[in-house]
Amino acid sequence: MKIESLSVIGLGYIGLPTAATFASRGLKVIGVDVNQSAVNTINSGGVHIIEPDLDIVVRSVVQSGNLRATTIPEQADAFIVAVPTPFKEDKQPDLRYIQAASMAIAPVLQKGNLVILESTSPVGATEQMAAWLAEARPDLTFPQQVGEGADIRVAHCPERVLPGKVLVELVNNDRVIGGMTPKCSQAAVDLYKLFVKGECVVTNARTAEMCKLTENSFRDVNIAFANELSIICDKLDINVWELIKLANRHPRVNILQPGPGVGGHCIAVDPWFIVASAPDDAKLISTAREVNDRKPDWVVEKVRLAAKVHANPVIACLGLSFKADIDDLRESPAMEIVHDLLEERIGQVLVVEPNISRLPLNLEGAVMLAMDDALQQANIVVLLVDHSSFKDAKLLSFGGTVIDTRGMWQ
Ligand code: SAJ
Repeated sequence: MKIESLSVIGLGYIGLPTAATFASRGLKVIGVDVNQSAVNTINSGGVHIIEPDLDIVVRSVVQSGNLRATTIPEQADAFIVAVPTPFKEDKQPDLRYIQAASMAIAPVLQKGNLVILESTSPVGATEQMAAWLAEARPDLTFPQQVGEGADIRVAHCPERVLPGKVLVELVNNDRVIGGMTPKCSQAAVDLYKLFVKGECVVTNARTAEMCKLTENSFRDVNIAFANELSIICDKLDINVWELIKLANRHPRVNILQPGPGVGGHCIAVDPWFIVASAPDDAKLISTAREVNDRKPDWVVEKVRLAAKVHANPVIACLGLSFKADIDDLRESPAMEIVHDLLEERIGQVLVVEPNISRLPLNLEGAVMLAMDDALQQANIVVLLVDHSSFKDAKLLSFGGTVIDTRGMWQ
């Protein structure tokens, strides 16, 4: 069936760029989000998230009439669900947003529709989504009931784009497409081929789910290795960044970079979905998560030791976002470190973060300053994020202690 209209459920960091890119290829796209203010912003041609060039694409597709946002789902030929999949307190996956999205689209589903789950999900989530849809629409048939003859096609197609490069990677990356049946996969391939220049590689839904989790866990385990090395090297008085550069000259060694911890809504979350599915077997994956989660405490301890030699410690923390040159603070280790420094009252805390205009509520005890002012007042500088604008910091005239968690000034 030819797809002429598409509905994207969830207009966040993935849903909005995806909706806008499809709309830019001529598809009629209806974006759905529970956040009325995000819907209003998009309908006025604006964006509520920061991502290079997204504002330009959204403005143009809203003006052309190809993208429209609403809070209530409408009929369409295909649906893409791109809602958050966080974990609960006990690190078990929380599928409530997928469930809510399923309930929201179920009433408008029609025979012949394709439903794609894009949210990063634990293994089995696509089948669960199909079960929720089937429960809500007993008048339609689904692949888990009748296979290829089903009224509704269902597939998982995880996004794998890098924040900061979303629009480029959406188009150029290969996509893994896991349908609940081969025809479901083919329908999803036909849709993504509207803009994907990379290869669309077909598998089943469970393998596609596990593939996405595997990619992010691979990175997490590798960063944990670098973080563990940095702690060992600190004890042995070895410069870990020099060490990694040297080791990486080996043709089969490629160690990632240590930092203050691992942040973001993906790598710090997704490995737990594997652990939740196989808690007794996922030993390396869960240990890596713990190593990375403990790194902020190690940084706070370094600052505590450095503060001991100052009568009135003034600590300048450089960067709050979860990685360089973005404004996204979700799961950011830098946020955790600044929060803990404030909580433990180690000294006065200054924050330099060029990508946001005011401090988040839980960091109100800190003072936000420009780089030069912070360097003038501080006796300890902690580099937490390697924003490009920090590269040329005037550290030569700074006489205090420097804790460089990213190796930017090595
Ligand atoms: N980090 C390090 N050392 C490194 C690399 C990263 O400490 O050598 C830290 C970063 O500072 C950050 C965290 O890891 O705090 C995650 O950053 P990232 O750039 O590795 O990844 P994300 O979260 O921005 O995007 C990842 C990507 N996954 C992989 O590279 C395997 C992206 O392709 C996924 O689409 C995205 O997760 C997602 O949405 O799942």
